[in-house]
Amino acid sequence: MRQAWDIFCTVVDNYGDIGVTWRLARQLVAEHDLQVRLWVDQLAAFVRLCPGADPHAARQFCSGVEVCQWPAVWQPVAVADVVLEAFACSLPAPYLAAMQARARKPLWLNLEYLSAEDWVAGCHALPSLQSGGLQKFFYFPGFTADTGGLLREQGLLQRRDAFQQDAAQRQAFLAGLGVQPAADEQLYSLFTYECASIAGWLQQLARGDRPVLLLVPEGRALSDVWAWLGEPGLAAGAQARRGNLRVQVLPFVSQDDYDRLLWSCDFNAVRGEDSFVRALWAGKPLLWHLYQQAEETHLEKLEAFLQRYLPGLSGPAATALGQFWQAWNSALPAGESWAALQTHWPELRRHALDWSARQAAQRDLAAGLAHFCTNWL
Ligand code: TRH
Repeated sequence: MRQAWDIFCTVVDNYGDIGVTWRLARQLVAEHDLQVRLWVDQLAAFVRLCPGADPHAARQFCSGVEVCQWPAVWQPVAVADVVLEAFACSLPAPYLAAMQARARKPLWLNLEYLSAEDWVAGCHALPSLQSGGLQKFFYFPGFTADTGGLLREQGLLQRRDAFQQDAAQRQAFLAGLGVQPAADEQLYSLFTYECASIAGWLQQLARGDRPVLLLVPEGRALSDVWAWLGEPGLAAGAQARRGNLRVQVLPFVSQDDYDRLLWSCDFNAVRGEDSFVRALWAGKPLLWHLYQQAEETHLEKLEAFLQRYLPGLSGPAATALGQFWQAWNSALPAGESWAALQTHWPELRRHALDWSARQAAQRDLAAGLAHFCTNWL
């Protein structure tokens, strides 16, 4: 009998909650031969990441995962061996009662948000006693060996390398999205939140001395791009040119295609949690726009990550990159630090690739979780 897992996900906003749980669920099935149900309260968000899925099906199998609509009124189901709640979502009360009643108690985990802060290692995998004889473990993704690690599928970096070394594959992929870069154009992608820094950055790109094709997937940053272009409502497929900058709006694609997009670009501006990790694995220079939190705690998370990412860069490159990320995350003008970055591209490219290789030497999140659960059960 395969070990059974129930993963619970509430979509708070955006795509990160479902993005992480869908990726994890797929990997647990594909690489660890587990039987996984993924309970999602908003199938519409899931369907954006997995085009072709049915937004109305109560249950459906996608990539071997049983994707279930988390119903408003819970219907009894057998409790799984492992119950994973993502990002502190509350389990349905009747399901929790069934967990307490189960003769052999399930393993209950809460998957936490990603942070590079030092305290994470001290809290990772700590249990807390719950009512009904249950224990809940707090599982923290992270960047060091004493945390839960990052989501990374087997062979991901090899697939990335094969793709990046095959110009025809890249060209065919981009052509499928309607993207035809000129030979001398740099390719950038922009998937951040709305930000006051965007307009100045676009201005800088338009005035810059190298031609840039900026790909903007449909989403929150688009409103700032529209405002700067003075062309509200540009939809997927539309293009505009200002100076040396060409802008093209892209449709939202599947997670696997989004990886290929990141691999195809020379620079990726990403956000939140999952697109950030994927951009790190892409091994290309990047900008991380963090999910804004009360009392600016996201700025502490940014500093913690910079301390892990900047070592290995020369002083001037590290300063320019750090200042660019800090400016963007504080919604301040970022043009000056962007300009300062321009002389460091070869170094930034090398660093991004090296960093991804070093990070990939650690155990991935799904493997760590599967191991943890098998040991416990
Ligand atoms: O959508 P997000 O802003 O999600 C956020 C963060 O996870 C944040 O930490 C959390 O608190 C908040 O949600 C509730 O950013 P993120 O995490 O990058 O998720 C985006 C997902 O969308 C990711 O799985 C990649 C995917 N994606 C595609 O599949 N296709 C696309 O075309 C694009 C642009 C993204």
